[in-house]
Amino acid sequence: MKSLLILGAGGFGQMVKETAGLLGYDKIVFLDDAAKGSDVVGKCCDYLVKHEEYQVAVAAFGNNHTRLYWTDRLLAAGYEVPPIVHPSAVVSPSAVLEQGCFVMQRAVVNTHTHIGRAALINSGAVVDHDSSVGCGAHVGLGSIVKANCTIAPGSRVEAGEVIFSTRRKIEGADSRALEDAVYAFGFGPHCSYVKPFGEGHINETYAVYMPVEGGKDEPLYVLQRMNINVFKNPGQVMENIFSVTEYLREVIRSEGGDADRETLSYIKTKSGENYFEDDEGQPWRCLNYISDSVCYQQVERPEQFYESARSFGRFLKQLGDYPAEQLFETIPQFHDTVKRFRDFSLAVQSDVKNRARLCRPEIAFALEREKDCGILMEQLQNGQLPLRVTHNDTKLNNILFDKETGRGLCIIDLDTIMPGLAANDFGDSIRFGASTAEEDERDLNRVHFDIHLYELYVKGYLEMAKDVLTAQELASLPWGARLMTLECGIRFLADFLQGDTYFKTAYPEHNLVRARTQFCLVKEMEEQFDQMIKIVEKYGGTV
Ligand code: GN1
Ligand code: MG
Repeated sequence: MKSLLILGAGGFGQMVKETAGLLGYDKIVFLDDAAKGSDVVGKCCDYLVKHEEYQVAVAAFGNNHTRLYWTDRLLAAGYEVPPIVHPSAVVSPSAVLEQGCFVMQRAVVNTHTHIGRAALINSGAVVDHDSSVGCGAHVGLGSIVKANCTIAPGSRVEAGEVIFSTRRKIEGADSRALEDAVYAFGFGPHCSYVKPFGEGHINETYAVYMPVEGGKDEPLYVLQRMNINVFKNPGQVMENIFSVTEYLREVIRSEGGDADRETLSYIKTKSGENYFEDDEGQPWRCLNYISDSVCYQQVERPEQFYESARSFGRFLKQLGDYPAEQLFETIPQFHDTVKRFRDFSLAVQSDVKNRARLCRPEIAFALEREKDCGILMEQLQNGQLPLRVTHNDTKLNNILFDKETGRGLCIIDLDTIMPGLAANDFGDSIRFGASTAEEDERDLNRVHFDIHLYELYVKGYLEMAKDVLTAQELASLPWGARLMTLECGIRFLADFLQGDTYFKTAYPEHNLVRARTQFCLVKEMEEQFDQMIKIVEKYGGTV
């Protein structure tokens, strides 16, 4: 015999009795302080003594507070207090129903919902997926709780009412825009928290932590707000990125590699867009976080630099057949050294912040090198150098290394993928990685161009890319190193003169400090230029 003790013999109690009958209980009795009847066997306070006779009990009061109160007392007394689900209700197998809750006739409790203790989902109500109904709450007759909603404990949704998705607060999402972005890419309902991430000078980057097995949180995605001062046309940037990464996936797969780790995978918004535009018109994009990888701000071991060279060489090779001219030029004339020089001269002339007086020697250094700025641009215009798919920001810290093997794994920061010169990508790597100090080292005695690192890079790069490059391109590589370093210095100095509007800075003369390190490297490269050429000849097989 299956018996049930019901506390509360009012209207709702009677509904529960009928339901229990359908569920196969054959002895069903009430405790009630006021009601009389043959099936009322005592007052509510008799629940303790009745426990000898009854093992299973529920509290069937319409009042939310009373229902929760008596449910908890029954539990404390050691009763089994099951959820009562009418046979006509539809409950997802993934829904969690806590003790003493009720799901009445034709109610729908959808996928991944949570129904708290003593909650009541009344006849015909719908609780849609990923929603949660708090302890002792009442979802009224025929009401609708839409997906991803949270109904507060003890609260009441009126009969026929519709509850629209209420957003959870996401830890670390300090701005409305960031929170909107988290939701736009569909992480809102489950995301544990977001945290600033990375060291870029241009975009704002966050890691998105999600719950994984074992109750831990792990970063699974990266969210980035793109800087529209720099990237005036985010749609085009994302178009370039999606088409290049999708192309790379295919190449990597055909080479037997792991396409999920060896290139970035970007994720579209829930509405299928390449990026999300927030209320202020700022674009956000999302990509997969590549686990077990590391990123270095500076060469710690020479092999790392060699590995990075192989990665960038491989990148050039893998994209060797990609039609470079189909890419958008998202920052026009990005590495046009002639134009960079012109912009710099204008910044010196206008000197809007009256800062030129603080950097006369640096200005002179740059101005003396006007002729150099034309060297590769001229070869491009003459058709002596071809356009390639270039990355245009080939710093060491734009490569992820495999934590386990130490090999170069994946090239990141694909914003500036554009048609460009191979020499510029090569050169930018040298500028950043063949330096003995960080880009913003104040003590110039520590900043040197390390020709051994240069040689290591040439070796790794040409092992991968030698067959793709033309003889003229090979010969252009050492110039690429000099010119990218000079250009970067000029850009830092111009930004300093213009009041630091482009690069993020941490202190007032930050851009000037950066410019100085670059010029220091340029000078040393000039002194060792013959050797730089010979090294390329050695590994390029041209001697
Ligand atoms: C900028 O954001 P980040 O650090 O990857 C810049 C590069 C510079 C570099 C200097 C779009 O890159 O061109 O070489 O700073 N990117 C852009 O560290 O201007
Ligand atoms: Mg960059």
